[in-house]
Amino acid sequence: MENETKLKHFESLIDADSNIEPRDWMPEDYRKHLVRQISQHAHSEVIGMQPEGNWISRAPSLRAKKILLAKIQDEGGHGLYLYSAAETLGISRDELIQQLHSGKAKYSSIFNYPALTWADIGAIGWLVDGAAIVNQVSLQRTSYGPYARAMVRICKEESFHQRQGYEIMAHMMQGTPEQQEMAQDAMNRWWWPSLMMFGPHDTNSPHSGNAIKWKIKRASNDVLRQKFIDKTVQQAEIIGLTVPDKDLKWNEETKHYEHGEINWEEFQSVINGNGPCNKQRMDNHLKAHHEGEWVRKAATAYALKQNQSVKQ
Ligand code: FAQ
Repeated sequence: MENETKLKHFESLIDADSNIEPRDWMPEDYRKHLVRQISQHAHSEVIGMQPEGNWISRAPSLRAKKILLAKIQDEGGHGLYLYSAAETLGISRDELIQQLHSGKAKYSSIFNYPALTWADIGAIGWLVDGAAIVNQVSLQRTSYGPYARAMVRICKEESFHQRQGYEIMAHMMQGTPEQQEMAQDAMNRWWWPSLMMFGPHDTNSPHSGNAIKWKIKRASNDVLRQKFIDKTVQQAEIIGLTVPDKDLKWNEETKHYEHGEINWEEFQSVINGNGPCNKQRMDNHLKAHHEGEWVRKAATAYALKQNQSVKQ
């Protein structure tokens, strides 16, 4: 088919809300857009294991430790589904990791903040996974088939993660004054960075135009952020936590909460490498990557040998 005919076919699939599959022709910009977004999403899942991993050996009970271990393993699994989805677009895992190490590919700003107390584990599950779900539920209907299917499974697991975080916060709010203070302190530190997870306002989001046109994004950054705020403020009230935003107020007409201004300078500084933990997160990833080299070599050699014996 001529390129114009191929493009028309691609657009007709998008218009009909059909998935684009790896076998389908797609414009090069669509492919690149997806590689960027899916790989950044995958890197976020994997780097996101670090703040919580810090608390496995210090969890306050065996039950809490088992739940946290399972949750962190889930995040690693999400990274794997997403790397596989990105690989269907014709890029290798090695190249994707290379882009992370060179700074070409980003990962979510949120994982550059430290987890200082056990309440932070509650705040991460409740707020960070809570924000991630709002975004990912809409991505279940994204136009690229392998990405959409990965999201279905990821959302089921994220919903358990959100609940385990909320349970930690609810328990701490029923505890001693010190525990309540710890929960409020975690809320104060994680609230604004969680709002930043949705990305810049729609008017400052360079990728949104194509993303909406190609149905990669099914809702805009601001629409999803608002959805998260509306449901989370009510959850905070139920357990007695205060949202650290003096401008937060319910608008009876719009039926949404109005919120204060997000600190976009902080957001830019964090995504440009200057957050509290950027260096530590990348150093840890590089160290684990180098230490795991022998495992990758052994696995590749084993797979080659298996292939050869099948051919013989
Ligand atoms: N952090 O034009 P837009 C999780 C960048 S998963 C860093 O609006 P777009 C699970 C953006 O990349 C969390 N960078 O971009 C978990 C672009 O820069 P570039 C990850 C950000 O793509 C929980 C520039 O700003 N989720 O948490 C951020 O249309 C607990 C301009 O922005 C996903 O990745 C940010 N927050 O919209 C794991 C979801 N926001 O690439 C462990 C999929 C924006 O040109 C523990 N991704 N940027 O250099 C998306 O939905 C979109 O990519 C957005 C950004 C909404 C993140």
